[in-house]
Amino acid sequence: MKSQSGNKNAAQSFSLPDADVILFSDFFSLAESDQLFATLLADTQWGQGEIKLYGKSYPEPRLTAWHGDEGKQYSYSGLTLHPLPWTETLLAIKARVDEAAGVTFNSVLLNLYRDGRDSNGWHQDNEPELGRNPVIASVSFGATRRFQMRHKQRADLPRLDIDLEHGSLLLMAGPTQHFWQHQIPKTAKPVGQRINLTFRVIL
Ligand SMILES: O=C(O)CCC(=O)C(=O)O
Ligand SMILES: [Mn+2]
Repeated sequence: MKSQSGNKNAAQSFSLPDADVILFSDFFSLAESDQLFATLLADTQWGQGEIKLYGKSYPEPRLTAWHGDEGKQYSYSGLTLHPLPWTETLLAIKARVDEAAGVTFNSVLLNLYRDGRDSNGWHQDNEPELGRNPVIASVSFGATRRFQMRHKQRADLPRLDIDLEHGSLLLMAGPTQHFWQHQIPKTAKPVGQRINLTFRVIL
């Protein structure tokens, strides 16, 4: 059961080589998280992008939206996204996340996983416009989904599985994006909708 108050101080760091990963599982209170989930679900212009893999186009296995400062554009998997403007809700979330991360983020990618068939395959957030050691702040609302991390070179290291709960904040910093990949696998378990926001700095 989640606390009603939220507890920003309950941080959990993972001792992983070549990575800097911190989880605040109760970053937003339950009441805030319920309200933010409902608002984001209803008010976001959700779209389904196409990704290119080995020259073929596929619909992304989830819905997305991208918001940020004017003039920042972002390319990944053959897609170039032009940001929608910040909304009041996104700016309120960003203010809290900026403070916790000590970073002024200038864009956010929103993902909507409609059910267990929606997913996000193994990747790292290492696009050139993110710079050398990007800080990625990942906020989750709605159904809990499993977030997995694997080291790209060291087969001796076990995969890390983290359940990202309603109202949690996960920070990835330092060399994490160079050495580790992450994914949200599909699941056959019945799961509800989940919204994830990854705040980024586009240089
Ligand atoms: O949904 C998540 O927790 C991860 C999202 C992600 O990795 C991304 O958007 O790059
Ligand atoms: Mn990612």
